[in-house]
Amino acid sequence: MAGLDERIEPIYRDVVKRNPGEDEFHQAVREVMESLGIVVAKRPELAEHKIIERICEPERQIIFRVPWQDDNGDVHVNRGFRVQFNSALGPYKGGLRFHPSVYLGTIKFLGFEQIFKNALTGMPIGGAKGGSDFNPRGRSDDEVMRFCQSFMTELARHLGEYRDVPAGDIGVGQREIGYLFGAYKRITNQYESGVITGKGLSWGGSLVRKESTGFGAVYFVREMLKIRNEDLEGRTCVVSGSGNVAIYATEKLQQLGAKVVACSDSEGYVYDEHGIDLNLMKQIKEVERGRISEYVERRTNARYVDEGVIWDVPCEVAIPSATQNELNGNDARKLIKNGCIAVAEGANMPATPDAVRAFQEAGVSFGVGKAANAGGVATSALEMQQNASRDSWSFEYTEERLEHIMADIHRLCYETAAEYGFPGDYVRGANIAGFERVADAMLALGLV
Ligand code: NDP
Ligand code: 2IT
Repeated sequence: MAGLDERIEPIYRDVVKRNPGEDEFHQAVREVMESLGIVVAKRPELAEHKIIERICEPERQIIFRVPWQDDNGDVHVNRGFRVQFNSALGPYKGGLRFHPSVYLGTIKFLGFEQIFKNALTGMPIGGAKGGSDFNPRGRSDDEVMRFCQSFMTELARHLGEYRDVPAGDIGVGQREIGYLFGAYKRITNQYESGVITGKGLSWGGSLVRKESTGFGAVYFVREMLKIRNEDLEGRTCVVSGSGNVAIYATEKLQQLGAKVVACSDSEGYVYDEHGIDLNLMKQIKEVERGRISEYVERRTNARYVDEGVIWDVPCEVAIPSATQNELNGNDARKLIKNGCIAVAEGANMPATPDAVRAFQEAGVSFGVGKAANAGGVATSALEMQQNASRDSWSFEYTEERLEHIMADIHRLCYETAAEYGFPGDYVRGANIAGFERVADAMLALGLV
């Protein structure tokens, strides 16, 4: 098998065998394992204590029934998940995804990524992920509330400020976090603010949390460009998706003088040569919960490409911010041909392994998701700090903290890659640096 150290290959094979049919989980595990050969060669104690085998096995996996009634009184049954992957560095932490495609393999891949991402932030948080195959699209507020209440009825017993702290992800924004927190509060009869993050500002939320993943990804790009003696001013950019991450990546790119010419949703993309009108994008997606195709009804100069591939649009900087495996090898080669110099993964694992290889071989600066999109969970940890001290910080102070955290993550990945002999390889840098933090804590905590 190409790319895997001979000590690691049997571990990977075992993961595939023990977790059949979970392709995204295998993909995420393999990507990390491909970086670790050089680490296990240097540190025999990792093999002796079976650290890699232990990291690949979640500490706990919870799967539960979520029954709920729609507005017509019809009964639905969904499946809920929480995979509590690793708590060596702190309480389990990671988002909840509500999307019809969700199955155990989705949650395991996301939970696995979260372990290393959270480690890279330097904050005291372990790794977890959860969610459901519930589809919020087209559901009324009441239906979403009833679903969230049923979901939390089971999940609550597994959560706690010192145990497991969820947040949002695809299909889970502030509305859902509100219903989930409300249900938790009623079940436990406690106002335990630190049990969930992404809350509204008047009920324990943090300024900048909403913006943090997108802003953080752009800060990461800025750091990668600095290394090349370049900046964002005047750059043409493409940001896929039009959800939370995409909107605030677009906002920060515009603030830093770049021009975002295209965004998308799962049905197609919009191209606006004058630059995406952010207020209109927010109105359609955040307020009306509509489709991105509606953009061209109100901006007739823009073009909507139904079922189009957004990576056909030429750009210098690309920030894939929709979902996993949305950018394949052909897309990467097209971006490279069109002059793309930097890519940062706003989403989790949006670039396929073939695409990552193409970018790296072409000398494109490639910011892997566990580093580039870590600003979201890092700001969640800042929200937990504010909750613990019953304080709330200003926008400016919180954003400054986020900027420093992203610069630190960039430096850590860059320096780790150089130290291990792979200069400029942010994939290896992130995997090795994140892994070593978790591995060192696991060694210290003994066989638990
Ligand atoms: P949202 O639900 O706010 O937005 C998701 C966007 O991606 C929508 O435009 C959606 O289009 C599109 N999308 C979702 N699923 C698919 C799919 N299967 N195919 C094509 N497009 C799809 O989610 P977020 O913005 O929060 O999350 C986006 C990505 O960022 C995810 O990978 C998430 O894991 C990651 N992330 C999120 C963080 C956060 O803090 N929210 C933190 C770090 C990473 P449509 O409406 O048509 O479904
Ligand atoms: O993928 C992610 O990092 C998130 N969805 C955010 C997790 C969090 O706990 O804030």
